[in-house]
Amino acid sequence: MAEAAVKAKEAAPDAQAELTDGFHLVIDALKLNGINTIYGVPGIPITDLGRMAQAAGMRVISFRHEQNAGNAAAIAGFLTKKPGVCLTVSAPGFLNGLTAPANATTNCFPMIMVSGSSEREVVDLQQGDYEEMDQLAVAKPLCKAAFRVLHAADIGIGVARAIRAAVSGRPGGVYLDLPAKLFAQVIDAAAGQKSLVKVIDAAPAQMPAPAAVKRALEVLKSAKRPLIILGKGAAYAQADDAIRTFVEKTGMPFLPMSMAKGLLPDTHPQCAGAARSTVLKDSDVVMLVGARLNWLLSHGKGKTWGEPGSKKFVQIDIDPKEMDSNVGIVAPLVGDIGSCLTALLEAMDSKWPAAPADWTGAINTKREENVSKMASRLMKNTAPMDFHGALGALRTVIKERPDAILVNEGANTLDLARGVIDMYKPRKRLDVGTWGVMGIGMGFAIAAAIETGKPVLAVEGDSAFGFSGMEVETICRYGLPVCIVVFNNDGIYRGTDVNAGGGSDPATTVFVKGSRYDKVIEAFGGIGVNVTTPDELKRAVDAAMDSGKPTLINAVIDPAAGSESGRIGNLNPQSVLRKK
Ligand code: ADP
Ligand code: TPW
Ligand code: MG
Repeated sequence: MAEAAVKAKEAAPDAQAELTDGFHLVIDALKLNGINTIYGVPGIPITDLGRMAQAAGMRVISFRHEQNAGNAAAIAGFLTKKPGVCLTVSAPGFLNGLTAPANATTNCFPMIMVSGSSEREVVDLQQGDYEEMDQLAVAKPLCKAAFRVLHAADIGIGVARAIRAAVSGRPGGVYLDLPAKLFAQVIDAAAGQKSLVKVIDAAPAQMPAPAAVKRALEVLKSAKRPLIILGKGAAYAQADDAIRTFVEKTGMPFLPMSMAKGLLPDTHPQCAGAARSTVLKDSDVVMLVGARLNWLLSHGKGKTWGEPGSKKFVQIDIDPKEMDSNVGIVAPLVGDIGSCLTALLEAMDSKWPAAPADWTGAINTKREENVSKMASRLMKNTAPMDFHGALGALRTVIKERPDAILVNEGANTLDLARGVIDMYKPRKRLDVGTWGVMGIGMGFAIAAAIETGKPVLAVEGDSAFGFSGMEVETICRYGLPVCIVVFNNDGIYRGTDVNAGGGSDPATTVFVKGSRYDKVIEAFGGIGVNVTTPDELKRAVDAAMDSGKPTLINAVIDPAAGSESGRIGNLNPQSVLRKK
């Protein structure tokens, strides 16, 4: 394709060879900045942009819904530290996609959503253009930044600004508005080339101040019961060696947040994942590394965190405003994680005191206790399966295939998988993130396969899967090595609810009983398997991972096995009037 395009260009009449247009400048600007993949859905006015990008040698992945394309771009950003790009049509396509940059901003993932838009003159006078909407105004409050380009000569600057805004400082989702007219604008080719900007050092290293480093070390040194919490910012930073060295040199126990699992293996002797409540409650100094004290950490206070005032917090974050957001931070370290940890390591005495043995010993005892409590539940080989039995099988799959990427969403399916499936390598676990959003599954799975070339295992609640399920066609169309396991418990949380009004409509949380999600992928030539025991599940996943063929496994789970809202049922408001 690329060759054909080059030939077509060469064959063009001389007068035309000196011209370029908005379409080509957008493509050239992206390519110049090393962006070679676009995730999107075609239509007016960007159909030709997709075609021409493909002709120019870019990978253009066409989805069935913009939200999934946007989620793909977001996780591509997380995995690569380069902004993932999503391309949509105007108004409805733009709105369908917009959840993704909003979610990316919430999660600190860099992405750029590019949408075609209708003519400014008509939009601003609200005269009813085709798919009319003031998209820039809508995007602004929801994205990290939003820009519009009106002149072809500004495309280079527009793309450069979007890239910098997405990846510098705290990463986020950026919106780039490109009106239809812009694409057809013709300018002199040489001037066009000159107008492009190659972004130099898009996310500059941010060094912490030496005084801040000294302060942090003093607090850490004073700790009797230290704890390091690694968040997805630490996974994003790709400072894997510095993180491992720091953790091992200090000997401090560490707790990985969901998407930070695998930065050090969950089986590492210092991993306190299986003693979570103990370390949160009893620690005296907590060092946050790319993790926010938001709802996922009970805001750093309350029962989870033990006696009020019993902790001191040290925090590494690239965003200075994150400090003191929920509790006071006694030692803020503002900078990128690689620079901060390197500075700490350099300033540390060669003989750093070992973490107190009574503390690490207590954690080990707790951990072993919890691990052995769980062990028998993971080996249950019954039909129908409960969550633990099924997850026991998947835990072995990941242990045997630590390079595979695990995508995970649902409620029980998410919360229990997070605890059961050990991760061994960085950035291998991708999930619902800060918002706990359903619908990331297929978009994340597709981008993970495309960006890394590694096999993907997507472990999906049956409800969660439904949000992006049509993308199994996309997975089959591109022949991606994705194995989807749908934990089919007939509904949201459980499949056993009944209509409280006694009418013939089903309850709000239940789905068709005995449904067969495996048939969905068969419609597109993929492999569908129905399994009822953990042994069958393990065999089916192994076969899928060995073959690399798109596969969907319908895993029949006991409809009574789950609990309301998984592990976060306590967040449901309680009605005093609700009848049992
Ligand atoms: P988790 O949900 O895993 O606890 P969060 O998304 O709450 O993680 O926190 C991630 C934090 O990491 C954000 O506050 C963000 O500013 C920060 N962050 C992202 N990238 C970097 C980086 N390269 N260096 C330092 N901090 C970073
Ligand atoms: C965009 C609310 C949280 S979890 C969930 C919903 C609908 C589905 C849980 O059922 P599932 O898992 O996937 O079958 P399981 O194993 O417990 O049966 N809309 C959005 N995001 C969220 N979080 C919801 C709704 C929700
Ligand atoms: Mg379910």
